[in-house]
Amino acid sequence: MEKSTSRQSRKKVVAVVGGGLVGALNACFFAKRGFDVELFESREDIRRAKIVKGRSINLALSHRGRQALKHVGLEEKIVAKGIPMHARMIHSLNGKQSPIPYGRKGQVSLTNFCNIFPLTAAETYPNTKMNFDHKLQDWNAETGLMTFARLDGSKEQVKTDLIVGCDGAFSAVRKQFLRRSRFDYSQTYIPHGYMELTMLPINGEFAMKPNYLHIWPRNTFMMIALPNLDKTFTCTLFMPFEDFEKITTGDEVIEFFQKYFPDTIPLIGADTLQRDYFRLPAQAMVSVKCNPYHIGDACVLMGDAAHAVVPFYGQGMNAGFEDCIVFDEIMDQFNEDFSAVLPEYTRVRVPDDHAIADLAMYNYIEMRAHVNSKWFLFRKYVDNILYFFMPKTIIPLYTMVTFTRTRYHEAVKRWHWQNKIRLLVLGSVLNCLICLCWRLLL
Ligand code: EGU
Repeated sequence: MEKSTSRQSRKKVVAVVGGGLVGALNACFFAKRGFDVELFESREDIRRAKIVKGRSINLALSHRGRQALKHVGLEEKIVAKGIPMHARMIHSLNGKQSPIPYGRKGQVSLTNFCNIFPLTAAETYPNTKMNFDHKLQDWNAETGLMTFARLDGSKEQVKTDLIVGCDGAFSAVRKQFLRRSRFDYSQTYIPHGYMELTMLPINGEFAMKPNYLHIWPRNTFMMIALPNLDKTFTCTLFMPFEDFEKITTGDEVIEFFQKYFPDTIPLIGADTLQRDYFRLPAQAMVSVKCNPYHIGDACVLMGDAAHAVVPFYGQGMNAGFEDCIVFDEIMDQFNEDFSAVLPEYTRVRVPDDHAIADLAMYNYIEMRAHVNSKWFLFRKYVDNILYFFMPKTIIPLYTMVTFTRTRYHEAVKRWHWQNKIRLLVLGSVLNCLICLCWRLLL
């Protein structure tokens, strides 16, 4: 890691608010540039925490996220803690399993690595200071003065040259944006909730094939399972809240799984299933969009604080990590002049983040509307076949999103264009067939 030699030249001080995935990675990016970085996190240091609140969150790291990690020398370390997923495994109601390869490089990988690595990496820079147990209470957009509350009730006031808000979907930094004129903001909760269930190893081995994203598409319900390094799977059940609420007893849990996910009961175990189901209530999912992402030259939002997305494209963390690269590239372009960098960041990034938020929501609506296992298999086969024969012309949307750094909004544009081409191709094939039949008849 590079040493900073900039203290003498009085490099600017950057406050990163939020010590989650994006906050910690951003601290690395700014530290690498030689800024004095102060990271503020409201919770205690999760690496020292005895009880880690929250859940084992399932994460899929793909190309965009990996590129960002590579920038600060973290890619290898983190990928080593993950499990490559080369394909999806579709589980039909009758227990049949059908793999569908991801095609390209097959490199989607990684689940469940918390933010331990980016945090530890940020700490190894001599020019970063970590401040845990610092909850942002308020800040002033005119003066840039921030007030933090500590667990012991004390207050601390801090002023820096730049505030980077990476404090999640319910961002405290964003509150000051909301009070300003000409700030667009929307948030949408979807009717589905999610619940995580653990599938333990069987005889010391993975209960299912490990290198897959396991999917049980059941129209309005869906379950997915991602492998963890400790040979467990984290299964995530997505279902409308009202259906979660209908299940109130252990017997009803088993009945429900018997009906929709019968192959998983022996794998999870009926007892574990009944216990895990009632351990935590179903969690909500929210989609957040806003514009602009900055205030003057003083503050910028990144990650979930700027664009929380629903998890149905597996891109939340990847989009947040890509924010860091995009900002870094613009810092190069504009010589670290915040008054030019911040507006440019908003200009460049808003259309892309809005595009991935829309895509994730679109996939949620599509999957919930009519995706059973047959439909899912059919759609992905068509995508892969067209891609096989015309790899330069028709690239599946998920390939552009997951395996390239094509700007999200350009991927969407190209997808619309491809859909037109596909219709044209299909149309002319049909047309030819009709003409042929006509001639043969006459
Ligand atoms: C959802 C929740 C399959 C982790 C989207 C695919 C996801 C992940 C898909 C979660 C699906 C859905 C894609 C990847 C990935 C597929 C993807 C979804 C990881 C369109 C709470 N999604 N996910 N799409 O194509 O591009 O395989 O943790 F079931 S990885 Cl919902 Cl590629």
